[in-house]
Amino acid sequence: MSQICILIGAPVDSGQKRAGCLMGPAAYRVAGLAETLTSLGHKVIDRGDCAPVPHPPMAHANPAVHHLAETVGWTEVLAAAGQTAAAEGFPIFLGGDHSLSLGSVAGVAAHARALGRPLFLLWLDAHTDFHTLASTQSGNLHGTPVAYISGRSGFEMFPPFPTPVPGERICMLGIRSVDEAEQAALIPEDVEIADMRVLDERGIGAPLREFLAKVAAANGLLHVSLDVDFLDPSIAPAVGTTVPGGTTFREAHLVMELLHESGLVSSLDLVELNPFLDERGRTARLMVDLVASLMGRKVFDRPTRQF
Ligand code: 4U7
Ligand code: MN
Ligand code: MN
Ligand code: MN
Repeated sequence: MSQICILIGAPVDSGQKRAGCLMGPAAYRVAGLAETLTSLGHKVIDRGDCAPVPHPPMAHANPAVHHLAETVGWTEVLAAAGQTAAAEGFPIFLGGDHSLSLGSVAGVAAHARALGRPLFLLWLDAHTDFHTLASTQSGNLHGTPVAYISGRSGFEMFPPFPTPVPGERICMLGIRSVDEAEQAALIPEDVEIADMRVLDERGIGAPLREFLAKVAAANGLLHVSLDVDFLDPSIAPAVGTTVPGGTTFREAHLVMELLHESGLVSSLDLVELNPFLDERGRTARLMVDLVASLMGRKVFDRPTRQF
């Protein structure tokens, strides 16, 4: 199916401390994201880069928390841009660090609420990003979006999340770094956590297929959030938070191919690319190739195929 892809540049780097993520949107453009989508038969509208709504500085009881006002400002602008884009086509958020998902998912959640359809979330990441502002020890807000999206308290400075996504509508793949406070908070939740051990035992296709069946049965919308550190650092070095033992090139493409075949994905984040850490653009190009698989590129296009 041909889509109207709406590119939303989100050069956010306030959610962590290493400089460079703000070059992400430019790197995706240089790596040919728009041209790749066009070659697959999609229409592309590039909305350019957003800027955060300005706010005076905000303090938090947890002294580790930093760049709070800027992150709130990004959340506001991206939620508005995301809601508008979701009504017009298929939003693709070009990050920027993962704190941008506080806004991108709020925007698509508002759209889902307007449609009266449930929103599901697929989190492709080494980390669970389930901290609240009170529990984060690093103070890096890129480690918090899933907590906000699922309606945990402790985000009073942020706009209220439209319709929180309950744990049973969230699936995480690739997990291999969970802080103690996140672990404790996730135990009572029904989030499907296919961590690397699960993927070693079952392969990546089985848990993903089960989740997609739930989305289809509920006639849900599906937002996919792809953190570069989902991938093994040996194939995707351009990220500040590398964790060894990540997904392989073929596992990542299989995820994208299954997502394409499902026809269920309605919006996408590309996050945590730090082009300053890249090797001759290879991570940016890999991310673009993964988007191509998600949007319909096939290794070999057979008229009918059974697996
Ligand atoms: B990312 C971390 F301590 N949990 O809170 C933290 F391990 O968006 C990492 O997934 C967060 O890259 C990583 O700082 C956030 C850490
Ligand atoms: Mn993340
Ligand atoms: Mn991560
Ligand atoms: Mn990261």
